[in-house]
Amino acid sequence: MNEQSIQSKNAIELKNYQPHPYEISNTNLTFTLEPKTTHVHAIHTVHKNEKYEHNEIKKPFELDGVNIQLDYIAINNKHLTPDEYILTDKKLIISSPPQTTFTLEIKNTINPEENSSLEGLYISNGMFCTQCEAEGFRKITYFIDRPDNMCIFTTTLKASKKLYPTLLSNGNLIDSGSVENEASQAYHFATWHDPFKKPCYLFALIGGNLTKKTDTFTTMSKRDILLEIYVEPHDIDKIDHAMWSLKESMAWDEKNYGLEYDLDRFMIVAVSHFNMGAMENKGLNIFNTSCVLANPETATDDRFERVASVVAHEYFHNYSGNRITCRDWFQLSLKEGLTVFRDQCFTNDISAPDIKRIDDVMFLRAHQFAEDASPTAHPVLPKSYIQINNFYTLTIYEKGAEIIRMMHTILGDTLYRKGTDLYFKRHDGQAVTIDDFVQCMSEASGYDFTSFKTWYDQSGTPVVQVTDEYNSKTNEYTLHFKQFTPETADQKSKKSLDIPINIALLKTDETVKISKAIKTQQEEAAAASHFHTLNHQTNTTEDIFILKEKEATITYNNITSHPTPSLLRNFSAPVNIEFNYTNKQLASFITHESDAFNIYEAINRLAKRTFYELYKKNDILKIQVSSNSTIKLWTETIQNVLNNNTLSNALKARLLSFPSEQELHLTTDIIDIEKVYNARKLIIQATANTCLTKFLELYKHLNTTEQYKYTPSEVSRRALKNKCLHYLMEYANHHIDTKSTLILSLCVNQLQTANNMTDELSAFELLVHNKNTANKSQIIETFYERWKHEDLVLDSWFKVQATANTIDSIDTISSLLKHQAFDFKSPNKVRSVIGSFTTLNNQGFHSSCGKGYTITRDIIKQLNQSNPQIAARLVIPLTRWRKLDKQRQQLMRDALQNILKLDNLSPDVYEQVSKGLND
Ligand code: B3K
Ligand code: ZN
Repeated sequence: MNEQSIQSKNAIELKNYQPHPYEISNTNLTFTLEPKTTHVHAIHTVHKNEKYEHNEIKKPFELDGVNIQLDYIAINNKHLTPDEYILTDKKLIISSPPQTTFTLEIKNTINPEENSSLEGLYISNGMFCTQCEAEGFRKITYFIDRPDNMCIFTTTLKASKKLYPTLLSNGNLIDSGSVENEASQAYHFATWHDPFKKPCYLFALIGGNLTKKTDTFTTMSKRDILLEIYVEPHDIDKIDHAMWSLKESMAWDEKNYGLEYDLDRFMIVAVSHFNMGAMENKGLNIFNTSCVLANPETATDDRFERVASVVAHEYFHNYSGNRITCRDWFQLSLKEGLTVFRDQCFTNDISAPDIKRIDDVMFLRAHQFAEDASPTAHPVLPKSYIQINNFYTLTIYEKGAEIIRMMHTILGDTLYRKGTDLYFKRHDGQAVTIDDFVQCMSEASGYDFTSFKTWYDQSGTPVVQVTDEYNSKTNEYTLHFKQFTPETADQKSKKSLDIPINIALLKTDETVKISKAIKTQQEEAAAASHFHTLNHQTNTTEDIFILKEKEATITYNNITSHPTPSLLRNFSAPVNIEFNYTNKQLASFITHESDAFNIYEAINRLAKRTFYELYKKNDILKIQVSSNSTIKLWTETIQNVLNNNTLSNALKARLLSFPSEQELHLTTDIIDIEKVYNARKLIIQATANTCLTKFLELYKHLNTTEQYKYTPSEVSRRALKNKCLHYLMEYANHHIDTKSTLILSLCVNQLQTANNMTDELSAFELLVHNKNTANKSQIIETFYERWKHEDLVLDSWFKVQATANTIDSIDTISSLLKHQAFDFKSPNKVRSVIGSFTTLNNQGFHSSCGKGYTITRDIIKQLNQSNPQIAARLVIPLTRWRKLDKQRQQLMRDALQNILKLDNLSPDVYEQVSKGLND
């Protein structure tokens, strides 16, 4: 069997979707929680499913179930004998179920302590917790484990009162007390009822010894909602920010979407062993500690922002995901794309102006564009999968959000809101498709999204090539557009897409800054044949040109001098836009454009151009930096940025962020790992040398010592300050003189005196990554001793070391894996060491000896059985071999081949490895 056919084996396909013949509409669950033997007693009400078309035909009743011991089964109180059902390792099949509504009673036993997959019911630090999305409920009891089975759950938990005083499940608490007649220990119970129908992937329970903080939120209809955040006792000082974020999110969703919380209580529980960030279980969100806990001493500003955005994301799912869910897992982006867009807008509103969009695009381009160009490329609405957990991807989430954002851009605020209002009303309580969502947007707005929907079915990052012409006699200015999407690993032929392009014409020959695009000219241009103008009911769409065909032209009249086109403002579509700007034009964006994203973009283009000029040279290390005109232009630009008093601190910090190695890898046809690293370093070092005085001055100016506050202006101040320190330390990395001594001591001083983790970790990282740091091992040890009781700070401690680009990276990784604080069972630890090594330490991971690949391979093999979800994630960097040199290609493929030979290879790992090996 060739790889292609192995890969398609066992694949689940969208085209085969069928409703289940039966429906469980009501379920009563009782859990007796014991680490090794938890008993589950389930009583389900089952009907024939009205949506199933062939209901006249008698079908066996198939339930999903994995790693479960069945103890008892009865239908309508009649015990079934083994000849009345079939048990496989994945299914329980009842051959002849009654044809009218019936009660199915099941008793089964599971072993949470042995469940290392962190899916289903498992134990984290002695606490019972669950993770059911996507298909974890089948590890708890037999059920119709698919999102279109929506059901009312009532859950009773029984457990030792002493060991597990906190017992939580979805919905509202309806009863609790002591359990009578329970044999050996003092047991208590709690009964929870969730009045909203939901799929079982939203089921959750918690049994543990937890501390909580409570608050209330008064909704727009004046209902008081009880808010509770539960953590392990030592973390109680780190939840104020999450509580603040929750209340902000609740108010934001009312204001921006008219959506009010529905239950009487909303709970968040933090657990330390968790495969991803958080989970939106109805009324009982379960979070990775890394996405809840934050206080100034232990969390950086980035962490504070992440907590706010994940709290918002999971809260927003209450409507976009829970009240309205997905019909099947192919529709995953229905809830994830929409919810990411919602959380991005929320975070934008609580951050410094205009910055969130820049950060989101940086992330999208470095990661989602890379995914689209890789063997795991897939559309936002995939057509097939082997293991759905592999599809919680950047494409489903981030590109999915970009699609929603484009709809918002096309429609403007008012019509977009009409569309979402219709969606939340029409489909409340249903499991629906992406088509249903788009239909609501079309119907409510009157805009026809039929051709736009290609965005959901087509993978790959489109390219838009733009050229211009100016006729000074007729005062006509013309823009020509051409679009194409390069073929991807999963799809050869591509169609044209509807691409909204936000355009402004900058009068760069004048000293005015344009704040609004040129409305008058565009309105005239609307008459031109290829210009797709919009229904002007809204006042936000006049700048948008929607490119639909392969090629199109717009002509502007009455343009008195050759303008500079500012294209794709605010990154209005997830595409690569090409225009041959002069260096002077790019530099002029700072003074002439008001769209922060396009200012960033112009500088980013200049950065990439500078990089590429060096990268294409044969011997980068021999370049005469001081006389190189390309580098000179770049350092002058940075000097202008630093001297510009109108740019905000937040924007300056972004303009000073030279594109990452990942982003640069996407811009070259062949990736030469060392050359990319060296060319980038050279430019950063030249910038540090040239602007040293300014960096020092600015650093000192911004290095004030007030008490920590998480406010947009303070976050921006710290970001710019630490960016300056980064450049200063770059100087100290390749000079040994009085200035470098001063810089190193400033950095050590910041490490020792910082009153917050943002400054402390920044200094720590710069010192660990600097080759001239004195007493480096002492610094590492001191940091460890200071923070060894704080699990999340230790994750950062591991990450800083794992990302140090040094020749002994592999030895560092080996010793980190053996460190007493490292724990293979903790996904956070695995991500901190191996995840960051494979994605951020290119020198180490791609080390030419191949050891970076073998160490990764061995970790994947080790996790394959115990936690396949995490193992499969770690495969991804090994699949990105196509643009590397032949030797590395071979070494990476060897590593993948070797994994493929493993006995008991999990479907999760298998799917990623086999895609990675496809030519
Ligand atoms: N819906 C969850 C992710 C579940 C991942 C399952 N492998 C978190 C989120 O997107 O909000
Ligand atoms: Zn989500």
